Amino acid sequence: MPHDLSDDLSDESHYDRTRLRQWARGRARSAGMDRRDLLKLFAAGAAAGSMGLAAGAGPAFAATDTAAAAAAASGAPGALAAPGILKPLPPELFTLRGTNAETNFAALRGTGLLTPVDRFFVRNHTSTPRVDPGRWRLKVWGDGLAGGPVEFSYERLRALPVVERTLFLECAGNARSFYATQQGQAVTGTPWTLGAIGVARWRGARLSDVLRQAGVTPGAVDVMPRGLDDEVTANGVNLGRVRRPLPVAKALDDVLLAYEMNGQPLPADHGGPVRLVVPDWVGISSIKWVGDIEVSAEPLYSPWNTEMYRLFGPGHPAEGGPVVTRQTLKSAFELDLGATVRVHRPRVLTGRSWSAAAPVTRIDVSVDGGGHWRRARVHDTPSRGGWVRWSVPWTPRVTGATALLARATDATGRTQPETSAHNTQGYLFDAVVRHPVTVVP
Ligand SMILES: Nc1nc2c(c(=O)[nH]1)N[C@H]1C(S)=C(S)[C@@H](COP(=O)(O)O)O[C@H]1N2
Ligand SMILES: [Mo]
Repeated sequence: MPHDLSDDLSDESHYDRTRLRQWARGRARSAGMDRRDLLKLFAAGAAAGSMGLAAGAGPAFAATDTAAAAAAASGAPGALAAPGILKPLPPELFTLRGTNAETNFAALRGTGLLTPVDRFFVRNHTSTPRVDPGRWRLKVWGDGLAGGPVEFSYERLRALPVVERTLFLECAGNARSFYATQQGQAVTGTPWTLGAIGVARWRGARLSDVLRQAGVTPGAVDVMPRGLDDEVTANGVNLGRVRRPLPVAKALDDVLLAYEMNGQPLPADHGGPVRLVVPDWVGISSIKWVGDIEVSAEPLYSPWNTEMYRLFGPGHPAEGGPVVTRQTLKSAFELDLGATVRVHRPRVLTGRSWSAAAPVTRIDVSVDGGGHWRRARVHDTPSRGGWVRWSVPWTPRVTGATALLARATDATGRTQPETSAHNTQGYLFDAVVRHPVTVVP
């Protein structure tokens, strides 16, 4: 079906600036949420000196983080069971952060290119629902369709042509904590280190096939997938169920409706029986437990692309900068932050690097806080949407504290900077991380 791409809404920042203007003029529908509630949220943010939920959703989400952190610190029974996640979360594999579980990068050492499900990070706004595939239905509806709603059962979805892709899934706020620890800048949200990412082999149907079977028209502009998990409350306002619009151009391009992950039925914590996987875009786009998709002839808005997942703060427009869509580039060592290593003992440092713009082609490593750099050996064929493993031998020669640095460069020539552009919600951290280690006798 021909779609007019002349006004290219698959260019994320253009798309979102356009939508924000439209919303402000009342020309975009804040689907699923009362317009007054949305305005109330904007007002709450503005009163606190920012247009975001910096002071709004911040505390609401942070409160859970704090409670869990306190429980973990106190060693209280149950401290290791993150609320609402079904799979086991042993402390050697995960660091618990409120309703979320961060992958410990050290636990990836020796694993393959794919992140095993038993150590793949979980980011839940509320908790993992149990959805029976036999009773699951995907309802596609809205005024961007030629006819009425169309329902897909699990069998119907599985009968569509199958696609398989190896792709990373990464939270927009991955590495957020380094804004504070490395740049001295305050940010709100889950204080992830580098482990809010995983790479999986996703198998499923094309969203474009589903939309075509549902009768998407050339007049459709946005699609809004919505999860079956509980409604989210922030700052006393019910935001409704997790949902975020995608421009039709992206939805028809490369988005998957995945029902398998690494060769297994999609596990409940990762959105089973069916989730979206939106290549290169921030994790929030990849709606888990998808239950319905609105296809709209008008622009759509949700809190997840208005006051959350936008760039706010000094250096950004007062009404918020572009919505966060495409991910950035990063590198991580497969080693605990603050690890202790023995002097004069030869070892091999390993790690992974990834970029949403292009395959990573080169990684440079420093073991002396950035004084000298060496090129790392890359172990995988760089591929679009994935990551590469790399290594560099190291025999520490002096005792004391030092910092390990890894800097990725992708095929577009983009390289990790020394500092990341600050935004109050701490998204898209891309700077080289200074990984502290102590060399001991
Ligand atoms: N329905 C629903 N979809 C969701 C979320 C959620 O809480 N509910 N979290 C989002 C966010 S913020 C991220 S980073 C990814 C995390 O996917 P994972 O838990 O499988 O790692 O799912 C996204 N999809
Ligand atoms: Mo996320």
